[in-house]
Amino acid sequence: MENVPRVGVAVFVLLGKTVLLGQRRSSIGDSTYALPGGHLEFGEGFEECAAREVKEETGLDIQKMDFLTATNTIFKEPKPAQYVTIFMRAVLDDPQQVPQTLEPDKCYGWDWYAWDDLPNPLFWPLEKMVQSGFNPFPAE
Ligand code: IPR
Ligand code: MG
Repeated sequence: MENVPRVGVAVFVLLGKTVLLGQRRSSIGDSTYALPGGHLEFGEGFEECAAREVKEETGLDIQKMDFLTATNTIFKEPKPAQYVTIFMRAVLDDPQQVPQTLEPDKCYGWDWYAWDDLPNPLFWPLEKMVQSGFNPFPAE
């Protein structure tokens, strides 16, 4: 793969005061807890990519997507990579719907975690956001 910056879309799927996280199975950030999401495909919009990636990885259908922020992350290990990541938030179409591990080669499993009791270790770009005080929930 050519060494160019790539675009990722990550989604805070919110359910009550919880957020959906899965333990990554990847050369980048293996075993760390991360949001669903992935690579923006050619011609795709952010909302479209968010809905597609969440569906592919968890089977969940989402709605009410909002753009939250973007980050520029440079990974040094296992090999140099740069991602501009678009962070979206969304809620479930059906709050009863249960996440499935549809890409078991990429994720050990999905679960809901309270925002004030997040698991460890978080995928480091997410950890950095949390440490900076970022909060994905809409203001009350
Ligand atoms: P895929 O497309 O495999 O879901 O990618 P990802 O979940 O590794 O996300 C890529 C962007 C990250 C590494 C910031
Ligand atoms: Mg992914």
